[in-house]
Amino acid sequence: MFGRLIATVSQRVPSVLKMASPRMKPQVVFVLGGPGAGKGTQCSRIVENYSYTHLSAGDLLREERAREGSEYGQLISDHIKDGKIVPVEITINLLRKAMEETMKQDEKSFCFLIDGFPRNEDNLQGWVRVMDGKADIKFVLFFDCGNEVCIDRCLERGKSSGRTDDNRESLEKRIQTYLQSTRPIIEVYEKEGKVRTVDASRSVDEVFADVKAILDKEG
Ligand code: UP5
Ligand code: MG
Repeated sequence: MFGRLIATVSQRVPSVLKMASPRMKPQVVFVLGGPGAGKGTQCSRIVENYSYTHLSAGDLLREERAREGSEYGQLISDHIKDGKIVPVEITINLLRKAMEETMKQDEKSFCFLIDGFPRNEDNLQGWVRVMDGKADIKFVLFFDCGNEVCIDRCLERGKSSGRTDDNRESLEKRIQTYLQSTRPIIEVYEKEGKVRTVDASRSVDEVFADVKAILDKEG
């Protein structure tokens, strides 16, 4: 009788534990690389094959720019056209909200690809201020691609994208910002052994084959 009671209780324990378990901490992969390196393209492929939610900081900023009544519309618009990095207070709030909403809708969606962030020291400090301890950075996926290839891809896309920054003048500024501000951030993570580099100058399929190998290994 007593033995049976223990057996019954222990059978129930796992489900009770599961019910009481706290929400999973967000697991984040930062996706970095130059303008046009293929971050968005590869993130879409990852989402088709793995349980990740793709959050592009650039897309979130463009949405905020277009949102009626946004107090930041003009500022975002000017920064994007000039290839400058928007103050982190704006970007981090958009990212945090998007992560919270995703997890509220489905608590199993706690793995995020954060694409195009952090791009500079200000971004990095903002992330630490707001998210430190609240999310784990699994690793940084770095799409390494020569500047000329990046520029050519964006100019080609610019024929139909409607993006205000897919023109030669903006692209030169975007590349400068990338070299001066974003590369040093990648180096910070490199020193921590967190960077997984992929040669992004090849075809979409070849790049994705390497991405897949990384994700299969890292989980
Ligand atoms: N393409 C992709 N992969 C290819 C391949 N392997 N071979 C051939 N062609 C390939 O790809 C770009 C183009 O190349 C597409 O036409 C694609 O088909 C083709 P995409 O996947 O879009 O590349 P991606 O790296 O995502 O390029 P994107 O232009 O989005 O990169 P950026 O980092 O410049 O743009 P983002 O949207 O992230 O940011 C824009 C601006 O927002 C920034 O300059 C900045 O002003 C602002 N911003 C902030 O201020 N803070 C942030 O945190 C984020 C953005
Ligand atoms: Mg992109």
